[in-house]
Amino acid sequence: APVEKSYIMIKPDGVQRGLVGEVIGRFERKGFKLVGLKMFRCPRQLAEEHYGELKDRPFFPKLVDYITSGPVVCMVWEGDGVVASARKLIGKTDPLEADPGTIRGDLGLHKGRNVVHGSDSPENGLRETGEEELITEGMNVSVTANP
Ligand code: DAT
Ligand code: MG
Repeated sequence: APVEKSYIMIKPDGVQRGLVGEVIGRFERKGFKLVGLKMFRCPRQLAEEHYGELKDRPFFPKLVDYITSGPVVCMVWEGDGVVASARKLIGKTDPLEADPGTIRGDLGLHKGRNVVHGSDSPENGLRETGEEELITEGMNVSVTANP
């Protein structure tokens, strides 16, 4: 089986509030492996595909407006169990219900501005990481700190 991957996206509120380093740092400190990273403005069609499972929910139009409203930082993190572990690090959907110590619990207030996305299953991890060209060649090279 391919190595498990999670698609982690820092949403426009997280980027605007200057939380990119904070979020990336939490995944780095946990120890998962970063294998792709990109900053971009999500096109509307991609946002609608990404959240396709929610298209009949009343908040869907607002969700797509928000996700496309400014730049996002998307990443692919890799490792056994990364999908479930990332969901724990991120916390519950509603930041008011998310536990302290989680990204949403520590850094958010509103369900509609919850800082970060994380894949909800290994299958969706592979689907979502495939939506954008995030993984390029040469990610498995180790570099020593001191030349
Ligand atoms: P999660 O991001 O925790 O996987 P989800 O997949 O159910 O949550 O929903 C995707 C995003 O949609 C979520 O991060 C924020 C938004 N959302 C979900 N439920 C909402 C609601 N009841 N009102 C407003 N926005 C909501
Ligand atoms: Mg979800």
